Amino acid sequence: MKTFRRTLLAALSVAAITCSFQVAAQDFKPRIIRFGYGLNEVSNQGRATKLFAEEVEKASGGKMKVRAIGAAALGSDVQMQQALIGGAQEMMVGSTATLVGITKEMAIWDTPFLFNNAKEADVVLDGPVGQKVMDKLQEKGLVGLVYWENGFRNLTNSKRPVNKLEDMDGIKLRVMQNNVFLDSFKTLGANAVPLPFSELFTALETKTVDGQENPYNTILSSKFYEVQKYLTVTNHVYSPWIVLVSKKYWDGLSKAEQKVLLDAAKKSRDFERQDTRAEADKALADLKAKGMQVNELPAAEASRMREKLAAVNAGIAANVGEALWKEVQGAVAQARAA
Ligand code: TK8
Repeated sequence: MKTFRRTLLAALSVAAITCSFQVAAQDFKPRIIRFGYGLNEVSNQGRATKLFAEEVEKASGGKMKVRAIGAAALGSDVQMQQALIGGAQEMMVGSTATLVGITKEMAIWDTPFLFNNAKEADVVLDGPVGQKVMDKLQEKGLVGLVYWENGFRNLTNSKRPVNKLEDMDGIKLRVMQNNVFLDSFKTLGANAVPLPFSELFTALETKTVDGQENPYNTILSSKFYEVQKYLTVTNHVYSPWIVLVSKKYWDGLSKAEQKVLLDAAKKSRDFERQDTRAEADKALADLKAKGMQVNELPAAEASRMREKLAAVNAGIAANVGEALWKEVQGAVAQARAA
């Protein structure tokens, strides 16, 4: 009897080991995930992508490997989105603003002055309405995992300091490939030109455009200070980045593999936001040290800008739908009151 029990126990434990081994082996197939991004390796985007890659590899016992490819070497945001939809590329991170042509609801995040600070952005983007907008991507062949912080955008140009609204007149300004940005800057009097980010440095260098707008971090990591003299602190809109997976690819993953990607994405988000904010805190001083002439828009001019930009709100609401517009306004108000 004793021998029988021992044999049975031994058999059971062998079965248990085999079983758990089989589960693990089935759960994680050897995979190579191409993860594209637009900025260079030594940017906030590059650092967070590296962390994401490490987390995925660790959590899958080395089975899933992320090949991080920066500097738009796989294409601009728009090109990579199409590659994900077609299943030719697995993952990317890029601006939500460049997704508006695919999922119109994404334009809600382009509302000028929507958030007053990063905390409001976190609460709303990570909350139910942020998820709802993200989930809209699925019917278009994309799965959104998390929002990262690109940040509050500021204006640079090579023509003149922008001290008043009229100084924007005729400045040839690169904007993202997005109608809200196009309308916003036309409204402010600039000659707005949509261009992919990957072409921006050269366009500034060759004076194809006079200016652009991006967060301090990007102005620094993309070395725009080499080709832009004037920086005006406008904080005109908060830009999220979004981590995306090809839905074709996602649907072929096991539940365990999907969980590895989602968990790693959340870790990368928390790291990225901290890293970005720490960098942004000292970036302005760095940009001044690099020779940029920085000015704050005087309060009266800032409110004139705000008033002008409010004119684009109705268009955004009509495009994303009044219900979503109200829901987001409500979520912002709640975050603000908390
Ligand atoms: C990088 C872009 C960039 C965005 C832009 O691929 O295009 O100006 O701010 O971060 O997504």
